[in-house]
Amino acid sequence: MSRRLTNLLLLPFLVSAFVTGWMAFATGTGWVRLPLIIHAISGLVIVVLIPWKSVIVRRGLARNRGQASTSSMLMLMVGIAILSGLLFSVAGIRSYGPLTAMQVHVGAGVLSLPLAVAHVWQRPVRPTRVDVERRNLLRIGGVLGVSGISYLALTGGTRLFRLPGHERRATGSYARGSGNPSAMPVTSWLDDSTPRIDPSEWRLVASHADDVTTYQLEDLAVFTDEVTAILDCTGGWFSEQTWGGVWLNRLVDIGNGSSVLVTSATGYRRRFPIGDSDRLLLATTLGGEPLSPGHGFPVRLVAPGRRGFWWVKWVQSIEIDDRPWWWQSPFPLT
Ligand code: HEM
Ligand SMILES: Nc1nc2c(c(=O)[nH]1)N[C@H]1C(S)=C(S)[C@@H](COP(=O)(O)O)O[C@H]1N2
Ligand SMILES: [Mo]
Repeated sequence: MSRRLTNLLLLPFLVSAFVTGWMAFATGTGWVRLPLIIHAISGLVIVVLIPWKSVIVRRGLARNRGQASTSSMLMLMVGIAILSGLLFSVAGIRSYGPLTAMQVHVGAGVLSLPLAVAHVWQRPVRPTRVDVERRNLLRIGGVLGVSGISYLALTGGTRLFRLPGHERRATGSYARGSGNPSAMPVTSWLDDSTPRIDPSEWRLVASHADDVTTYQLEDLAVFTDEVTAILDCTGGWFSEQTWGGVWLNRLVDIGNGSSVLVTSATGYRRRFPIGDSDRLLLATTLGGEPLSPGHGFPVRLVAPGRRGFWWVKWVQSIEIDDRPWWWQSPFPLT
């Protein structure tokens, strides 16, 4: 590997790890393995390039140009992301003190991207046609091959030696308290906290244009719809539980609306395609008992097949309208 080629390869694979990480977070079922395989291999490419990069780093430090702080921070963040990713996926290390492994991993990954952009800005390497000549393509293929084989060895070894990582779902998450609601974690996306809700004052407003219906908690008690579903939090755990309540499309006429916006008493909200409305449960019970405040009392959304951040807690309104469901931030902002 030439120095030039090493430098040229690092950035795209860092970006690839970043993008595929978020793609995996956006995916609940099915195809989630594909972005995660590309994710792991992208991270491993960076590891495979370490011997060549460390020569470059040593030379750079020797003639220190005063730009070492961005570079050191970048190395630290990428190092933390890769190490915490591997320790989570293989050894089952799920927390560091008060932080979850995923908070550390994604945090380091998110910080590394602007650092990488600043780093490359300070010492640009412009790709040219010579970089894609045959000899270099073979080298790139070699690096990818070694990374792919390392990935197979890691996943195979994890399974073979029954390391903690082999118990995970396709999303990479570990089981927590399935069938046992009291052992299921209470969590939030970023900084939402459990609101104090008086059940006698609480109302659910269901609307479709001028057609507005208001429900009290006892109005919902007559429904006995039920679903057993897996809540798969992007924090690295999942839990399968049985939820009781009412299918969303029984509370509001979906007519020819395009999407349904579900809003929490805290302001947290997600918009869903209208076709989901017969599969979205407004749950009032978990394991046959009323919801606890932390799990969303009095009513929380259950969105089977979608990642945890779609499962809006403390629901206060459902609104059908003509906006496309994707007219929202791909991930909640609070
Ligand atoms: C940009 C720097 C990043 C690097 C270098 C990186 C690298 C890695 C590596 C090497 C693993 C272990 C994979 C394995 O052995 O299977 C991993 C796991 C994981 N990463 Fe990242 N990652 C980065 C950012 C992110 C971000 C931003 C997210 C989410 C938004 C994310 C989500 C995940 C998840 C869910 C896993 C566990 C799933 C699995 O192991 O298949 N990563 N990462
Ligand atoms: N109002 C509100 N609902 C929310 C969240 C939030 O921060 N605010 N977090 C979501 C996330 S990320 C997950 S994983 C689940 C967690 O549900 P639980 O606390 O019942 O386990 O709630 C979802 N619903
Ligand atoms: Mo979550």
